[in-house]
Amino acid sequence: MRKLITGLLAAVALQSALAAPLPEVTVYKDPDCGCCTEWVKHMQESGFQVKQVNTRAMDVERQRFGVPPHLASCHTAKVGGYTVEGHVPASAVKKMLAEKPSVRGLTIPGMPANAPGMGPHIVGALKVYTLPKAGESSRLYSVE
Ligand SMILES: [Cu+2]
Repeated sequence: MRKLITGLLAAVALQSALAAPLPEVTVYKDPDCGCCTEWVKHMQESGFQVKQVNTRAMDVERQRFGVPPHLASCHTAKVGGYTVEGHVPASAVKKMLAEKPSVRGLTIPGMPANAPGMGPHIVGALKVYTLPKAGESSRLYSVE
C-alpha cells in the first residue's frame, strides 16, 4: 500500500512538473540564418516563448556559453540555465528541463537534414548529445 501511495505521489509530482510553465528561450543567431529562424518557429509551435538576439559574432557567443567548436552548430540558445546548441528538438529540451541533468546543456553538432528547422524530422533517427561541463566529455543524451 505504501509503495502504491509513493508511486501515486511521484506521478502527481511528475505531472505538476510537466504542467509547470516552460521557461523562455533566448536564441543567439546570425540575422541571415534561415534554418535558425525555422528552429525558432519549431520551438514556438512546441509551446516556448522565444526571444531572438541577432548577432554577427556567433563564435564569441559560443565561447561565452562554453560550446566547443567540435560540438557547434548554427545557433545557440539559453533556456532554464542550460545552453542548447543547434537544431535540438523541443522534445529533448523539455526532457532536459524535467530531468535537470548535471550538464551544461544539449547539442546536435552540425546541421543534420532530419532535424527540426532543417528538414522533415525523422523521429527516432536524431541523436542529441550533452554539452559537457569543463573537464567532462560529451555523451549521447537521447534519440529523438
Ligand atoms: Cu541551422
